[in-house]
Amino acid sequence: MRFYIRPTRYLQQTHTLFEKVAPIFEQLRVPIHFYKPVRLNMILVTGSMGQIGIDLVSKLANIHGADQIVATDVRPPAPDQLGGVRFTTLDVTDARALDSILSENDFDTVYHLAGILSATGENNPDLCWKVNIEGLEHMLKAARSRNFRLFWPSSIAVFGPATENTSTPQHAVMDPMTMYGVTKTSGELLCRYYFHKFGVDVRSIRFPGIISHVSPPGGGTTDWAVAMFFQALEAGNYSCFVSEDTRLPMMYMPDAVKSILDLMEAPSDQISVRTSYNLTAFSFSAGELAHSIRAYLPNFLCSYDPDFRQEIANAWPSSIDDSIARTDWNWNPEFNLDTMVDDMITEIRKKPDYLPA
Ligand code: AKB
Repeated sequence: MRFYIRPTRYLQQTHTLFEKVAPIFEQLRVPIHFYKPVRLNMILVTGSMGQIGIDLVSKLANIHGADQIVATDVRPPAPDQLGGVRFTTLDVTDARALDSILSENDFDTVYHLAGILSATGENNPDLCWKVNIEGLEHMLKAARSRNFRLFWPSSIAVFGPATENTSTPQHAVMDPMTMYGVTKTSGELLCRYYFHKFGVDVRSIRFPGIISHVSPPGGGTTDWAVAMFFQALEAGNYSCFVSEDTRLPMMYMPDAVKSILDLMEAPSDQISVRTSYNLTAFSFSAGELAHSIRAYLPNFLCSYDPDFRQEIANAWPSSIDDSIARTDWNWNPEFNLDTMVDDMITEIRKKPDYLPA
C-alpha cells in the first residue's frame, strides 16, 4: 500500500522553483537529490488523448514524474504515446467507473479535460450535453467528497451574437448559440456554485482556439487554424471552412499548457473569478494566417469555402480582454503570431512522417 501526503502550497511553489534552479545546479554538477523537491502529489487527467490532454500530460510528467500521473480517455493511446504515464480507459459519463479510478489513488489534483467540442457538439447535441455536463457534475461531486483541486476548461463559445465582439470583457453578455456553448456556460455556473456552496477549489479558463503541431484538430470551429499549417506544408493548398475575414482569438499550445499550470499554482485567495477566466494570446483572420504562412511557403494557395462552422465563428468574439487573469495570476503569453507560425512550421517539418508538397 502507498501513502501520499497532500502537498502544501509551499511544496507546489517549490516545484516551480525547482524548474527555475535546476539548469543552474546541473551546470554546477550538483547531484540532483540535493535540490530536487520530494514529489508527493498524484494527478488525474481525463480526456488525455485530446488536443490539450496530450501536451498537458507530457508537461506534467516532466515536472512531477510519470509515476505521479494517471491519464484517462475513452480512446486508448498509441503504443509509447504517453511515455511511461499509466493509462486507464474512462468514459466520464460513467460515475461508477470514475469512482473506481478515484478510489485507487489519493489524487491531489484532477485536470478534467474530457469534452465534446463545438462542431461535433452541433452534430450530436445530446452527446455534447451528456459528456460536458454530466461528466463535469460527476467530477465536481467527487471533488467535493474526495477534496481534490479541479481544473476544467471553458471556452470563448460561452459568448454569442449579443456579446461585445472586440476586447470582450470578463463580465460580458453570455448568449451562446451552440450546444457546446450552452454546456460551457452552464458548466461555469456549476463550478462557481460548487466553490461557493461546498468550497470545491475548481478553477477554469475560457480558451480561445488553440494551435498545436502535436495533436490533430478535434471537432472544433477553430480547427482551420491548425489544419492550414499541415495542408500548406504537405499539400501546398488548403480549402478553409471559414471566410478569409473570419477573425478569432487564438493561443499556441505551449502557452495554453502554461496558463493551466500557472492558474493551478496561484494561491487560492488570488483567484477572483470562480466561473472561468477570459484568456487570449493574439487574434488573426484566416486570410492573415494564410499570409503569414506564405512568408515561409510563397506558393501556398488558400481558398475559402465556408460551411456550417461559419455561423458558429460569426457569433464568437474576434478579440478578448484578459486583463483580470493578467492581474490575478500574472498571465502573460510567451508566443505571438510570428513566433507561433515560425515554431509550427519548424516543428511540423521535423516530423518523421512529414512529406513536403
Ligand atoms: C472549438 O472550436 O470548439 C474550440 C473552442 C474555441 O472552444 N477550439
